[in-house]
Amino acid sequence: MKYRTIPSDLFTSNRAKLAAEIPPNAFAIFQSAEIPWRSADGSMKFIQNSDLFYLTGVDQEETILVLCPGHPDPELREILFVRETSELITIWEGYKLDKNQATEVSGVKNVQWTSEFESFLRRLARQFDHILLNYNEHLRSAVPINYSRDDAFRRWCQDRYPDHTYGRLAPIMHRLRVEKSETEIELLQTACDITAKGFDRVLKFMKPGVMEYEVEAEFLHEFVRHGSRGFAYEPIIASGKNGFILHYLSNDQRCEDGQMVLMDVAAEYANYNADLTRTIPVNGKFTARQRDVYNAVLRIFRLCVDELVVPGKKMKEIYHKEVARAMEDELIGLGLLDKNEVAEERKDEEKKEEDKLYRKYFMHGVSHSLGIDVHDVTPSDNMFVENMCVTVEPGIYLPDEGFAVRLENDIIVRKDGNIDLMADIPIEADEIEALMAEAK
Ligand SMILES: [Mn+2]
Repeated sequence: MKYRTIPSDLFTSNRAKLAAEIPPNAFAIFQSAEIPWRSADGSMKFIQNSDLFYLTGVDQEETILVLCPGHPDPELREILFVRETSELITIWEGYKLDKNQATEVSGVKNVQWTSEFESFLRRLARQFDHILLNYNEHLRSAVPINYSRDDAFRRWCQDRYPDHTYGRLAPIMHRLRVEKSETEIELLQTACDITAKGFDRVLKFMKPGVMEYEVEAEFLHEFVRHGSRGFAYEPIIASGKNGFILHYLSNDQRCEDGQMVLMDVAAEYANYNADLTRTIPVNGKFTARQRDVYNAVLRIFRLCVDELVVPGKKMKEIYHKEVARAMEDELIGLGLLDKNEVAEERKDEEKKEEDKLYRKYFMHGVSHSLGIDVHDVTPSDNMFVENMCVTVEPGIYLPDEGFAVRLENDIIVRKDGNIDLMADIPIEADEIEALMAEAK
């Protein structure tokens, strides 16, 4: 693997947390992701199922984890199934884990070949009535077009064992994964540090006339040479008006003199993801107006990190509204909203948040959780919790003036003061200008 060895304690302790929630008459089954295939015989990048990775650290296809904490035989309480490797597989695909290596990675002592799984399941199903299966219950997930191994397995299993009862693993996994351990925070920090190297390089590279895709390539160069397997998500390099397209991905325009360029781009590391946004002037110097808008966004950003992101606070119901009120004040200061109209609107308690005046200039959420998924799992009560990793990403979008500003860092939520994992990445307007001037 390109990334450093992760101590198997992380996965052992993650499994212990889950095992404590599995009833004595039940067992749980997790499936790895599938290798996505192209039209012919080429495969696309394999990205492990987040829950399976969280519980085992195994970054390989055709892997299955079974947890049965109520089993009378201690050796059958956790079993990991991995794909049987061979000389032929090694020649064509490279090294796969053998049983001992799978134990070293995951901490699971009982490792079997995946080919043994069905007969093992038959024996387990005779003894236990209740089967817990995994399903993608992420709030933002679309109806799957391509079925995952979890989906295919659920159909097969329910067909094969129709009289067992079934339960959901997703609510438990969402709760467990929200709070990040020290090891996970270190991995997130590495993803952020690698992202920082990309941004440093781009500050030196940016000048009028460069193409957005050249900027993308500069980031990727630093990411890959520092052990990342690539972008945490499809990068957005949006010069000028492209900054208004929230999910702009074409990155095929020229960065022009006088424009701002909004870059939402970050590295993955060991399946953990960073999420960064910076907006910089293409020519290295903010205009007075660009700087005013930039500083307004930066003040909102600081307010969130220093005061508003607090454990126990509801993300949508409280936090996003507090940010919205602060944003209204900034927009009044920038001459974009009328003070009296905003005052009038604030009296109207019935008015929906999405219909408010400020939404014309700031139309998205401020924070989402971050981890093995870029939009990571969120607790069902939608609350900030201690050691959760969240983004803070306010923005102001001005189509009439031809530019947008968004700033985004990744924060660990702590009651005694949040930790900004990107505190070292330049964000002050003066600092950005100085670093860009150095390169000239
Ligand atoms: Mn984000």
